[in-house]
Amino acid sequence: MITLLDYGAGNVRSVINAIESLGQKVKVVSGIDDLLSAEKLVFPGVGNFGSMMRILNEKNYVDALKDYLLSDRPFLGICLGLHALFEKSEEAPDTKGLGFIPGHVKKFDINLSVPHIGWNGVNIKKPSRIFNGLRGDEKFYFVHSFHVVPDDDSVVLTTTNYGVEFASGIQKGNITATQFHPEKSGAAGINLLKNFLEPGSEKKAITHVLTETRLSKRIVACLDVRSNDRGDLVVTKGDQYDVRENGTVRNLGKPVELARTYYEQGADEITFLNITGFRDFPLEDIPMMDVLKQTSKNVFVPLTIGGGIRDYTDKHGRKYTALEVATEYFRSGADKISIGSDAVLTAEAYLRTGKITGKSSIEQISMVYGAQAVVISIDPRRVYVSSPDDVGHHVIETKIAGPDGERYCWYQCTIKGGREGRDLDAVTLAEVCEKLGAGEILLNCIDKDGTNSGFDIELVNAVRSAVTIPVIASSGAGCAEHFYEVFAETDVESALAAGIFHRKEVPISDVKSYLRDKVEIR
Ligand code: 1PR
Repeated sequence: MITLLDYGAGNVRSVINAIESLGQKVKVVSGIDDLLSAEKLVFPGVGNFGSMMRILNEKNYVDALKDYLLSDRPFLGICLGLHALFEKSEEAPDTKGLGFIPGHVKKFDINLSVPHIGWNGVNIKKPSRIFNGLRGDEKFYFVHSFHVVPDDDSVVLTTTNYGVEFASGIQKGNITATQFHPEKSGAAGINLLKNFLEPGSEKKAITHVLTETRLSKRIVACLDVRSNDRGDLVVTKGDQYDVRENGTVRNLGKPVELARTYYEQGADEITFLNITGFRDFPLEDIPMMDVLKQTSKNVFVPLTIGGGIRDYTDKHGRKYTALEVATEYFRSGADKISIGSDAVLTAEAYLRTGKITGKSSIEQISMVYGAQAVVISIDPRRVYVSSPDDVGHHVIETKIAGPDGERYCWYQCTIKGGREGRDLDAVTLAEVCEKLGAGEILLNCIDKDGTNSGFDIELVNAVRSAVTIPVIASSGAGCAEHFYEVFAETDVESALAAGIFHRKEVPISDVKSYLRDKVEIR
């Protein structure tokens, strides 16, 4: 029996699913007694150091946890579960950690996108049975803005490079903790979890030693999901956002099965977009929650879900906050949520009033679940102008002239799946959302969607250079070369495609093979 400490933030379902996939039973801590009697404790954490410690204190778990650690019973901390072991964190300077490991937690101070999101390697510093069966050059999934700095290097199990070399794993006796998420790290992560869960195997030195680890570019598979006219939930795909063909919603497959296929083919991340979420309230859309629950049972890479995340009043007058909607998505297995229409309306309000209210969906959700859990999905459309002075928007000079030979354009934000254009440009939207606490941008392009003609490099560069958070380029991929093009010509961290994967024109494994010697990939 594995005991799991859930203090209520983020996606513990995926940790439970990963452990259960290894045939083990999980008991979730519901009181101090569970901690005192635990034989093997897993402590996953996402979110904020301050709120984690506050909840642990409120529940009176702190002393029991310290006793557990001092007794040297097997412990696996994940992400914030690693940070908790330290004395303090820059994330909440007035809050004390468990202090089991002397040292502190520090914010990345580097010239790279923060959060550090994605697949990176580990340099193994000492033998540990946790790495049995692994080669040592595998990549694991990271998502964090802070990293630990132990006073004593002898506890460092692994280091990882991202602007700096930081401790990405620690081990002291039977206490192990990783900055990366084994439960989201595909087969390598599951192997590592298995090593923790199964007793007996001896420590084994790793033969493969890296000198500097590198963050991979991520390949994301996107599934646009909606009910078709018969009421079945299907993966569909638009041409410039029009998902109907001869009047009927295109049906390209079943969401759970396709997600599993893409995982097996090597997708680094899966995104579900509930594309009618703007009109159908997600909490009444049980099948969509079910899709997430089913998928997270056997897909061990990060799952993002978008569609309908906003404040909402149902037909009985019951009010729901965007945070409640997001919470339900997280509970169903999502690691990140993506906000489309509501982000545009929030940015417009901010630009109108200049006020940061703390009440927007972006702010509420990033406050509780962390910036890394909040993705902004932008649905822009190109608008040509004769001169940069024609509009008060972020205008770019384009190599693709407009219908009347125009050499300038801006990218107009839309809401409701492209149905309504707004007086706001994509660059400004990205900047405002970063300021409000978003952790990543999913940059679609209506003109390119479904065209197989390649990503809109000009749009991607314009947005990428305006923000410091990671950007996912989306829309237009037609072949493996297009992925190389977007990685070579822009600084985006990931590229997303839908149509070519659904139509089986180019499997994800082929994209990866093509990229293998050209860019860093998993
Ligand atoms: O506005 O918060 O409710 O979120 C709705 C979400 O649904 C938004 O993220 C929006 O992008 C998405 N959405 C709404 N309508 C559509 C549609 O297609 N009619 N899909 C839609 C957007 C675009 C991409 C697509 C890429 C790659 N899909 O995600 O997967 O363009 O396609 P390709 O590789 O085939 O070119 P809210």
